[in-house]
Amino acid sequence: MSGLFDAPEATPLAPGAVLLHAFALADAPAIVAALQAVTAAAPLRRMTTPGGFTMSVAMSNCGPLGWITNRHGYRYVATDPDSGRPWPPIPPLLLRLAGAAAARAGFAGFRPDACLINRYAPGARMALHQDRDEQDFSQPIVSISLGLPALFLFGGLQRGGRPARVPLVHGDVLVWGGPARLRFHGIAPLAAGSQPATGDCRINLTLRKAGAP
Ligand code: MD6
Ligand code: FE
Repeated sequence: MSGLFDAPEATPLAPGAVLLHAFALADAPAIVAALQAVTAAAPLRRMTTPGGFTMSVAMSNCGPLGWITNRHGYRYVATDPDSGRPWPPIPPLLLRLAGAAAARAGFAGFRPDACLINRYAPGARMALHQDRDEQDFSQPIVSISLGLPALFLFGGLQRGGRPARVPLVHGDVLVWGGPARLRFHGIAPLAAGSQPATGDCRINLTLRKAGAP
C-alpha cells in the first residue's frame, strides 16, 4: 500500500518505459546467490568490441542464448566461447521476476531466452547504444539493478541530443518495450561506494527475448 509520503512504486520514463522502484529488492539476496553459481560456471569477462576496444564492463550470460561481442561483431550464441559449453540456465527466480515485472508494466506473457549479466566496477561505464541484436522488437527488456547506484542515460530514438539522467538503485527494475524499445541508452561512469550486497560493484541483469518468436 502506498501513502501520501511514500516514494512512488513506478515512474513512467517515456511511453513503453517504466521504472519499478525496489521491485527486486526482496529477492536480491536470492538473486545474488543464484548468480554466484552462474558465474562460477560461466565467469564474468571483459569482452572486445568490433573496433578492438576492451569493454570496461565485465559480462557473462545465462539462458539458451547469450550476448557476446568480439572482433567479428555483436551477436547471440548458444555456447560460451570461453568454455565451449552452453550458458548456464536462467535461475527460475529470475524468470518469474522478469515475467511479473513485464506484466506490471503492461507486457503480459514475457518469456525471456537470454539474460545478460553486466558487472560494473567503479569507473566502468556503458556508452550510449541501442539494443537491436534481438530478433523480435515486439518483446520488452527487463533490466534489474543490484549493488552500487548508477546514473542511467536515457536518450531518444536517434543518436544525439542530451540524454535524461535517471538514478537506478539496488533493487530497481526497469522495463521497456513498445515505442521505447529502440531508444539509445547507457550508464555514466560508476562512482565508487560501499555496497555489501554485491561487494562494492554494480550488477545489472537484462532479460530479453533474443531468438525468433
Ligand atoms: C545497465 N543496461 O543498466 C545497462 N539495455 O547496466 C542496458 O544496456 C539496458 O537497462 C536494454 C534495456 C534495459 C537496459
Ligand atoms: Fe542496452
